[in-house]
Amino acid sequence: VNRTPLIAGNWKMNLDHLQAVAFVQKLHWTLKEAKHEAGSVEVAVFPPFTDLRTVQTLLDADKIDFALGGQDLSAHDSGAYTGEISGQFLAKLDAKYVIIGHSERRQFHNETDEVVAAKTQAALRHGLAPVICVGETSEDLEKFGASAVPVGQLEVALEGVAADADIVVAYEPVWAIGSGQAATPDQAQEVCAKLRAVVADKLGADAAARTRVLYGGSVKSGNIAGFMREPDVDGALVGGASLVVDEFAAIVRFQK
Ligand code: G2H
Repeated sequence: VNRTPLIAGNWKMNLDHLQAVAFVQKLHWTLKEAKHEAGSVEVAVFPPFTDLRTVQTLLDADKIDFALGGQDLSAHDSGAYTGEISGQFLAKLDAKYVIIGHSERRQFHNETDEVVAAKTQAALRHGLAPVICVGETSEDLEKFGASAVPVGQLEVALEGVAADADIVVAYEPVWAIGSGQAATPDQAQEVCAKLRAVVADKLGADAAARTRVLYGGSVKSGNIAGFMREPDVDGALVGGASLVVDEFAAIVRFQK
């Protein structure tokens, strides 16, 4: 199976809606000037909620083929949940993806595996592809090795997910996030292969062959090629480096 690589820019709480316009335009022109062949790699941006409408309008008006995603969503569809964002709102803004269970949500907003599972269901109900983030902390790594915690997290998230569901899995070792200390390609490959095996076990062989498994954690232009050479790494979830146009463009244009 030929999986189109996905390079996803998680902006986190950066860039307001005006900065977002300038950024997306510059990224588009940078890739165009570099004669980046659209379609060889899928590019997705995950701006803050308040930027989504503006970015959607820009992508549409300028025929820019970046996919759009939310950084989170509510497990509920509507109602008395002050401050929450429904998957249906994201879907109406043409979002294709939504990040779920990012380690920063798990860490600062107490998101448990069960919350992540409920949000995965909410995303799928609204036609959004969940980008399910899993990963071990440095303490987990010491105690259990690299794969036990992310494997367990993914098993819970995929409970009750249909075999034909469109999902993305992101392996983000917490110790590698924003630390400048990325995993090695070997380490990423080992865990990504195990995560693909979880998809096979829960959703079947077809789903495992089709589903993209990303690596995330201090990805930059200088290390992307190593990850992309690995058979079970199908792209990257990029934080810090997704905020610098030339860096992110260089990551999109990785050479195997
Ligand atoms: C992990 C990653 C993007 P960074 O959070 O999700 O961030 O690339 O800054 O390590």
